[in-house]
Amino acid sequence: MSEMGEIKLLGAAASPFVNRVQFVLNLKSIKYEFMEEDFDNKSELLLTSNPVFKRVPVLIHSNKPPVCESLIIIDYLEETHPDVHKLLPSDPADRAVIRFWAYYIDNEFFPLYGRLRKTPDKEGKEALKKQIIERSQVLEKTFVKFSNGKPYFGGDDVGYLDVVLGCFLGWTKFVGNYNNFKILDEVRQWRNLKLF
Ligand SMILES: N[C@@H](CCC(=O)N[C@@H](CS)C(=O)NCC(=O)O)C(=O)O
Repeated sequence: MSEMGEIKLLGAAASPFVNRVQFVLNLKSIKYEFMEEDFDNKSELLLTSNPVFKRVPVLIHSNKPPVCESLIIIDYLEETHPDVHKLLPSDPADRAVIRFWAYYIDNEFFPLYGRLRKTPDKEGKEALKKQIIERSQVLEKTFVKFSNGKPYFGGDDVGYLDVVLGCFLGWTKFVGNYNNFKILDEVRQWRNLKLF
């Protein structure tokens, strides 16, 4: 059992937001009990522990208030387990920059996939695909800057942005194949994109 006592994670196996919390629990070797939610019949535990959004993930432990929202849960785990697989840099300014990109991924990049799914007309879909590709290029450039020639955003090891973006990559591949486009294309030109 972790020093946080028994931990329950309310989740859904196919949710990327839940998966990112699972990545972090595993990276930090924190044991937890996974409780699968049925969205058509949400549990009383979910409704009472996240009464505002009624969404997963929710982390529940000991007598503390439940922790909701994936990035808030990850920040919480980073604060409670700072010495095991540190995900964020020590400098507050560097942390702020990383969190800016996490915000970009969650609010500017991934929601376009939901809009693509709901847009029925071909023209609307093509415009969204173009925006997704543009924003993925911004992320690719960010990756080049942070990884500094190493395999991860975090450098030699998995960092915060690897977890935040990584949980979506299965979905982006699936939706890309289904809609016949590719976000990470080795021949696409992006090097002139001015960002930094
Ligand atoms: N911003 C939230 C998003 C969580 C979210 O969208 N969860 C979905 C599963 S992928 C959910 O619980 N959906 C159930 C519902 O909306 O009724 C986070 O980062 O935790």
